[in-house]
Amino acid sequence: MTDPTYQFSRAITRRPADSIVNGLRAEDIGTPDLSQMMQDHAHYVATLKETGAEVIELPALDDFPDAVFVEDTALCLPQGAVLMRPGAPSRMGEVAQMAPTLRECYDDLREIKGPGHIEGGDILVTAREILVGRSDRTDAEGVAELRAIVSDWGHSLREVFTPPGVLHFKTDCSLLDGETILSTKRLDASGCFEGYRVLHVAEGEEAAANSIRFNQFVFSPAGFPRTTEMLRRHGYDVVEINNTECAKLDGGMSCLSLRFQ
Ligand code: CIR
Repeated sequence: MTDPTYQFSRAITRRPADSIVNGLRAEDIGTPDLSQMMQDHAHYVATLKETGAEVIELPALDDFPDAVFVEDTALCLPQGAVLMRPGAPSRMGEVAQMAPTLRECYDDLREIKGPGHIEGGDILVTAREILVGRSDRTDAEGVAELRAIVSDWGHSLREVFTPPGVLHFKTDCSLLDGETILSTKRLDASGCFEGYRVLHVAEGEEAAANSIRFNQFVFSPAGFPRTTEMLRRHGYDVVEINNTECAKLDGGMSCLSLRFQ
């Protein structure tokens, strides 16, 4: 039986644009190097494909510097997809750019109409529920509108909170399988994962929490050896992908794709 929370036959990615140097960031830690980012992106896409999945590779969008982070534009579920309404004004237009591709992939495509906001990076889908972290990008109205849509499809949604100063809920956690979560200690301390099996990233390696399970692999940012070793010890097949350039824009493994059946 396939587990729709981590077994996928398709993914959508978008090539980084030259304008990526103008992408949003909480703190300026240097200008992303486009050629390094292209190389890392190619490695990421090749690894998705290595699992046997089909990857829909969309062209770069120069008008939207953050458009490579496709995850924030939609939520993909087995029953249908939902177009998000980003809380970052410069990212709003990315949704209309994603809509035609999702319309081709799904019979049931809904949208968050507003006035609230919600971004895909704040949503973690587990085997039993959909967790949505309120953040600077995702507000109570956005969560409520998503709840109404997904409850139509039989999903229960639980509102949780992204830690202050953290961009997205999934900046600090990822799903390793239907019941196992990789989390920072600070997020787990909030109690939001009670009842799940939780593995903590190593102290000082918080950025490793933004990983993804995609079929047989766990995609992890390179440079966090203690967390990688811990995951391998637990039996996960980890592929390390350089993330230095996306990290300058607060991006990680999850934001670079939309994943679905
Ligand atoms: C932003 O601030 O919106 C982008 N620079 C990074 C988005 C990362 N997305 C994600 O974690 N899902």
